Amino acid sequence: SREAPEITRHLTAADLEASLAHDVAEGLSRTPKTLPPKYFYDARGSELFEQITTLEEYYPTRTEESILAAQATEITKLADADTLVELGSGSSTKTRLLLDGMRSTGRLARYVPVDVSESALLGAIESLRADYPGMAMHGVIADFERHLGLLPQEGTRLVAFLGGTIGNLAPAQRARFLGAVRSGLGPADRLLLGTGLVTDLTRLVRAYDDASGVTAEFNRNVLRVVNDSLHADFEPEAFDHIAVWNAEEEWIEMRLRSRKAQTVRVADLDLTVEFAEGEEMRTEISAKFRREVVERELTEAGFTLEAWWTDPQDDFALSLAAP
Ligand code: AVJ
Repeated sequence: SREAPEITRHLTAADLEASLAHDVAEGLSRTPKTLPPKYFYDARGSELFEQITTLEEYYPTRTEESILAAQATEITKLADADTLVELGSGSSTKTRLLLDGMRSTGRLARYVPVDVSESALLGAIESLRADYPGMAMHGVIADFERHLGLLPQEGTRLVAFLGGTIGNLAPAQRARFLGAVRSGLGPADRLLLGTGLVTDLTRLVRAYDDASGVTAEFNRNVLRVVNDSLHADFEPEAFDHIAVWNAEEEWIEMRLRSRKAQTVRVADLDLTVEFAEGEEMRTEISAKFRREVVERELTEAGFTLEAWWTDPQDDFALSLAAP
């Protein structure tokens, strides 16, 4: 027998549209122009991201997975949780490594995926149901920048924020995010955080500018998202994909560079935007970290860094933090 999964909704499609409209209006009115990275992930964007994770050049996903595979038992033993809360529905491989570790401690009770996308949540829940029969699942539709105070409180929780997605937030946003996670946790709960590390710069840039152009398509897709949701007339092919290392900030920037002077109309915002030939618009930052920086940011948010794991090349790190 299959019950309908328990789903809590803190966010509707209309809320998402409204925040996109607000963020796009703000970003396109700035100099230089920006678009926020959190709207990359419509159906096509999510598919392109999945494709990115299989590229030879894009090492973070498989590296984080290898750390998880090697350390899941240790991580779950230290955390000693019965509930896995995953911010971003994640790849089922990473989720399963953690759930299997928890199951081996004999305490696995509950999986709580948190995502803005209901279809991503239902997909995650459906793919796990058969393999974790005794485990309760409670999906939460929420924006992890806004609704952390509303997460389900049941159980002793391991809150996982993987993939290096924290690097897509600017430092002030990260501080706000970590502070909000911290204040939602009880003393026995733990945070598991995945961060890309500052590493060989050539390899780092190539991870965001692959030879087959998948990342370029992913980047341009954000223009399609804006076109679809705000009735804009961006011509994606009139922009080149750029990935640069910002040495001062220690982050990768993805940009779209206008191939020509052009005018873009965003009907729903009643906004007309001019691009000069060669003008660059930032679409994503992906910060890379050093251990000291992760530790400092966690400490400033009120966490204690309990454990730190990396791969042999120091490309990626997992941190376990106690509130
Ligand atoms: C979603 C954080 C895993 O920043 O590396 C991949 C998104 N952007 N290629 C990252 C992304 C360009 C990615 N994460």
